[in-house]
Amino acid sequence: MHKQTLFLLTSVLALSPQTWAADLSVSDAWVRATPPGKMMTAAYATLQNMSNETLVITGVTSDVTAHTSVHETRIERDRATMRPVPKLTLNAGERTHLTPGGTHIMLMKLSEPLTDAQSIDICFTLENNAPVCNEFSVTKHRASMKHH
Ligand SMILES: [Cu+2]
Repeated sequence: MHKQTLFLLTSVLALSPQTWAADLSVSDAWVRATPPGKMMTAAYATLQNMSNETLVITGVTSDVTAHTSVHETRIERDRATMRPVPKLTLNAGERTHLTPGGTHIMLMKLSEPLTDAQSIDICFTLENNAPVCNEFSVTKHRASMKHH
């Protein structure tokens, strides 16, 4: 094979979107419908690092508000408090759950309430990687959470 052709092929393979898009898998993505009178809510998902390298999430963005961030819930003096998480690190193959009462995506200062059956896009900003975006469906109660 011609040297130049081989070089081009290698470049195309290295840049193929597959190698980027598969790095972070986002599943079970949902947002709680905004309670009446409130212009903030939280989003939840299962995240898995599908790559062989550590992935670092440095932020989140959404198409409904500029005020989107990762929060963690901590119990301090018997009270649940939330604080922003500047970085979320996922080791190779690691899976983490963003759940009510745990680490979650906070959506604040919404311009419009989010209602049932709607869906929004949320993107994860990654260190040294292209952002990964996923659709989150808005629900009042999550169906699978009824099974206790
Ligand atoms: Cu929060």
